[in-house]
Formats: sequence, C-alpha cells, structure tokens
Amino acid sequence: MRLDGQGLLVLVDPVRTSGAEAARIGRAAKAAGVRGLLIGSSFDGAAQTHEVARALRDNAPGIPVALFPGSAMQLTDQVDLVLFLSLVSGRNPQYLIEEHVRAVPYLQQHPVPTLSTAYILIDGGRVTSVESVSQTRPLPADKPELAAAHATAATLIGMQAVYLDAGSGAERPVSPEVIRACRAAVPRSPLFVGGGIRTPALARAARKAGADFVVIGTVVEEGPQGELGKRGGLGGLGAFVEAVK
Ligand code: 1GP
Repeated sequence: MRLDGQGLLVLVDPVRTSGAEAARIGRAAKAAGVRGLLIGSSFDGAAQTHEVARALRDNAPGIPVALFPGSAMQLTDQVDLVLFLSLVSGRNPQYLIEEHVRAVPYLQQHPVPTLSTAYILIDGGRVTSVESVSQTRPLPADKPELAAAHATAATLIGMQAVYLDAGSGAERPVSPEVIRACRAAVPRSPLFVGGGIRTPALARAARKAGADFVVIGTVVEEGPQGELGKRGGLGGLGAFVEAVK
C-alpha cells in the first residue's frame, strides 16, 4: 500500500500507546479518513513497535502505516513503508548514516519499502526528546533560507522526501515561512510537516504553506482530556482531516 498524495497523518508513539489504544486510534483514523498512520518514538520503543504496528494495521485496513523510526532497533515488517530518515539538520553521524547501516541486515531479511527522507529539526521553543536523544541542535525557526538549503542539499544528494519537524510537543510548530521556503526549494518531493500542530487551523496553515502531509501526534494521544476530547474524543480527528484537504 503506497503513501502518496496529500493529507493528514496520525503519529502513534509505541512507548505511550498500548495495543488496545492503537486499535482504537486505528479505527478512528479509518473512520475520519486520515491519509496514513505513522508509528515511531525518538527513544526506546523497540519491543512494542511490532505489536502496536500490527494493531494499527488490523484496525485500519486500507490505510498505509509507515515507520518513523528513532533507531534501527525499532524496525518491524508490520508496516507498508519505512521512512529512511537521515537527520540532516544535525551533524551527528549516528543519525546521518550509522543507524541506516545497522538497518541493512534486518531489511535484507524483511524487505519493506523505504523512502529516503531528509529529516530537518526546526526549533519549536523547547528542548524536545528528539533533540536530546539525537544530541543535535535544531535549525533556528526564523531562518527559512537555512532550512531550504538543507532540503535542497539533501535532494541533490538523492533523498526522495523532506520531513520538517518542530519535535513532538513543540510549543511552536514549523512556521508557514519555513514550509513555503522548503516547498519552493524542493517542489517535487513529498513534504511532511509535524510537531506542535494542536488545532485544525494550524494544520490548515501548514498545508496551505505547502506541506503534503501534516502530522499530528500529541493532540491525539491526549485523548479525552485533550484538544480532541473537547470536540468529542477521537471524533475530533475529522476536523483535522477536513482542514488539510
Ligand atoms: C513529531 O511530527 C511529530 O515528530 C508530531 O508532533 O506530537 O507535537 O503532534 P506532535
């Protein structure tokens, strides 16, 4: 199953989500018409990834599930696609190439399609897990030309897609200016944008600025107590789907 086109992606963190919760999210995502599901965590998650991915797949038939891995330890064949992320905003060789080399034996035994993706962290106002785990600094939020240069360089190297991330739970999502600059720099590459997108209005703004895929995670996890709960539990997903159409 291919992850193409545009739309809303829901990110599920296997560390914070049980199999039963993943099943519930999968059903809600399918009912709301999300474009796809992502599964991943910046830290740990190796043990649960397989089970949570399977629960998503079983409960959201027809919706592609992609792995958004924090490391090679999280690899599973229970996904349709692996985002083969290289953290190009940083200069830590472990996340530029080392985890990729470690992934090869698994991928040789379990052939899953991969999408080479330039992963670009943008400052979102607080230190997020991905920043502290990767030991890299995000790019400044007010330098669109710097983000765009990273996207261009990665594309010249041959990477197929770009993911702009303010980090999970960011105070400020990636700005429309940064998204627009990267969209203009790599007009033909799939562009993912996530981190700190808590309302349909923010999702719409990211999409309007040029994101193909808008990713939400925390707002879904917060469940009945969170933003979506105020709009009727996971039923609130529909408003996000509409906003990025
Ligand atoms: C983080 O882009 C994702 O990698 C989603 O972020 O949890 O803030 O929605 P949130």
